[in-house]
Amino acid sequence: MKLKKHFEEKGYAIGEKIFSNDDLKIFNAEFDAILNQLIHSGENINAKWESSLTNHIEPKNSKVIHTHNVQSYSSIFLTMMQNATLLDLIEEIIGPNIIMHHSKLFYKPPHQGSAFPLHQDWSYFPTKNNSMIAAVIHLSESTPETGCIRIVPGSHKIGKLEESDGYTYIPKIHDEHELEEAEPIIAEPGDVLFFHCFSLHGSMPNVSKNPRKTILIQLYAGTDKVLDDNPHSNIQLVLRGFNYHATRNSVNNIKTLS
Ligand SMILES: O=C(O)CCC(=O)C(=O)O
Repeated sequence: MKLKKHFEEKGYAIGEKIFSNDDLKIFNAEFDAILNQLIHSGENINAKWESSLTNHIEPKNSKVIHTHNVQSYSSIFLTMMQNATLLDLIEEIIGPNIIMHHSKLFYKPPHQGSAFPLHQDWSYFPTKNNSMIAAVIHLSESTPETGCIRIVPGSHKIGKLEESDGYTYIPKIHDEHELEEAEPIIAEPGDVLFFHCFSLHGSMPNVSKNPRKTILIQLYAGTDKVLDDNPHSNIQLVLRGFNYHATRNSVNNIKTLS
């Protein structure tokens, strides 16, 4: 099935081997350098969600090491985001004007990697036309054992569910879908997973001896607009085309997360 058709029907799609083994060697070295810098920063770098929806399935000492905005650490990742093949696939899904809202690094350590409860992303950064998608660049193998992302296929068609942030028990999500039963997205290094901001997704703990390494970029159409007063940082990095809702104020007030 073509990428766009699959995305429209299932709420997600996979681009296989977008990045070569040579690219991955460079990305992994850079990822490890960021990880090392984070570890030595003295900041709290464990972004475990601590949700009551998943506390019972993850070890008490579980971790997910995380930072926003990898392009603020290394030009290698800025170049990665500008990869033409990657942008062509994003363009198929959201059109020719591609704005990066933010990026995230996730490191789920061996045996200890945390779970993510089923949730919808729109509740964190809603836009007027709901064009927001995630692109997850896999730097390591992602399997059920390493705690790969899981998606409920077709769940984007449910639309916006209030309080779908992964902290609140919502019958329409949690009575009807189990994280354990959601489709595991098995991916090889270099594969990119795209999913819609309404798609129910989460992930199980990493119970394997290997780390799970991903970089997620959150993207929306340049014809769309993040709702006013949304507190999440939005760096509005134009990866292709034009940002039609940029204003003097909005680009001058690019916030970092507190
Ligand atoms: O990386 C994962 O396992 C899940 C991340 C996620 O759900 C998110 O950032 O919204």
